[in-house]
Amino acid sequence: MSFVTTGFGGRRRREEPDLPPGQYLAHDFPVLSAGPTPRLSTDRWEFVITTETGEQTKWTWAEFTALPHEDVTVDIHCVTKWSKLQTGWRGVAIDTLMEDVESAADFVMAHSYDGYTTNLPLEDLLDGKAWVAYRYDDEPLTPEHGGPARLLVPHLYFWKSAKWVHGLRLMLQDEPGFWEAAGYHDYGDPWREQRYQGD
Ligand SMILES: Nc1nc2c(c(=O)[nH]1)N[C@H]1C(S)=C(S)[C@@H](COP(=O)(O)O)O[C@H]1N2
Ligand SMILES: [Mo]
Repeated sequence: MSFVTTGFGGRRRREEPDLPPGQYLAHDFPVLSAGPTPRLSTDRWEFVITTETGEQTKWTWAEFTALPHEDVTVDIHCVTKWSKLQTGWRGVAIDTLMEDVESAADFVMAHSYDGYTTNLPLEDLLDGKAWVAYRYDDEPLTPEHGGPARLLVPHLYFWKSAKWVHGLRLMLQDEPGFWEAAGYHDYGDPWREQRYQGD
């Protein structure tokens, strides 16, 4: 079942009942990057978790791709209002990456190879809710979409899913990332339409 609403500029948009408020269905896969696409070689790629005490756990590409992975089908929601349903990914659950990491932190800053950052509560990355994804639609993740690997946190707006992710820094106190410091919401729940600070 679907109903029709009048969107921006009087354009008629079909709003699906399983879309968060204000979102429309995209059939393509838009690319949204704040800067140029970095070209990263998996030879020198690494993923690093840094705790609040400065201890680091690192994986090379070979080590990372040898970890147990999960294939997931999830809906994604961009704050620019497109959503894409039933996208298929392969990734390593953050639970798996955090298994041997000792930390008392409640917050995480994701850091990317292009300098992008985004903050999240640690609990939003655990219990099967988030992955470092390296395949999309049965293919290696393309550079435009964050390859070799990106964060995938589908229950929050897609800006939280850092492309070209390099690592996670565990923090005792929350700090804003790139878009959050520019006025976007700290948490970014699409179902509560948390687009901007104060929403
Ligand atoms: N490193 C990095 N990650 C990023 C971004 C970025 O500019 N740099 N853009 C974010 C935004 S705003 C969105 S909507 C999604 C877009 O992912 P896509 O280009 O694969 O659709 O990536 C997010 N992750
Ligand atoms: Mo976005």
